[in-house]
Amino acid sequence: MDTVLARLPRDIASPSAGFADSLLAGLAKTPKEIACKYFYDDTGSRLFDRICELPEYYQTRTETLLLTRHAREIAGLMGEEIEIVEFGAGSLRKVRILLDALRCPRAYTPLDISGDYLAEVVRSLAADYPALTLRPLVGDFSAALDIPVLPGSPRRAGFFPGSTIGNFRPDSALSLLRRMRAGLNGGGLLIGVDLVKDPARLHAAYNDAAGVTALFNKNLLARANRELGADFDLDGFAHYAPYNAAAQRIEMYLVSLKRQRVHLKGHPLDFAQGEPVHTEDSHKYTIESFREMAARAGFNPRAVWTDEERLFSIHWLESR
Ligand code: AVJ
Repeated sequence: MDTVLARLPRDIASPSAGFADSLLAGLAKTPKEIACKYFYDDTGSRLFDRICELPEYYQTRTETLLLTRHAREIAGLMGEEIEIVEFGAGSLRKVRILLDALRCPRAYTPLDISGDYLAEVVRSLAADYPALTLRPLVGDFSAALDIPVLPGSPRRAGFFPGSTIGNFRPDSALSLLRRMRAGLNGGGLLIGVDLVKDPARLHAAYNDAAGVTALFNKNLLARANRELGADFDLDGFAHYAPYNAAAQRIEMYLVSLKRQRVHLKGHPLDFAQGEPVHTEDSHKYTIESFREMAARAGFNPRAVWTDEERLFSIHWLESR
């Protein structure tokens, strides 16, 4: 497999330039913010893989169990000779369950923002599925979804696991679903959605005892130091991730522990003691509230699977 990956057509800017501009713009706002897509450089993608193995992080385990349990039924709904398009593909572990169940997938198109990481995991997937046509694309799936059509224009099936949809505010989630529907050219979407539940359980999943989520959160600052030569003091910020029950979302922040000045590309950035930087939202849905949103996005919610404890859900949405 070639390690030079194609980029999404409308995402040709260098990722570091995007990071610097976005960081400066976000930290000039009140309240300060950093866009959560910047978590996923090579280090961040690896830290996220460690989160997925944490005892408190039930999401990955539960979704994997559901995929395994219902793989045949899902494969039947997706049909044969399809192109799987995965949004924010990450480690490419979950898609293997689908690939093993699908009789004859035409191609697999993983999209991810972390080019180095994608190149590496695609190499190992290619070794295990030598007959499969692989078309990795580097880029921000939330910005550009004009994915070039393959020869023979195979029917597409979207794959969007991990409840990544939860990182978007409900209005943006709705428009993202609409754009995905358009990008799938009439194909369906298999999407994982984390469910509302006991706040203590949600809180624990984002405040793990081993502190991996805190490292993941602080990687935004570490990345700015590595890539942009910034001088963030990682011990000068605290990981803070409360559950906002009224908004049904985890909110993640880096809170400045002191009054401090940081330098980024020649710009001084001032933080007051206790000042928060918002880094992520992770919205939770009920099965019904998610199906309603999918319907508003032009999908027909055809099937849903959940576990005994109703921790997580997987939905098969058909294009209407
Ligand atoms: C990327 C949506 C799967 O919101 O649960 C995990 C990211 N952030 N722990 C989530 C995340 C902190 C995650 N997803």
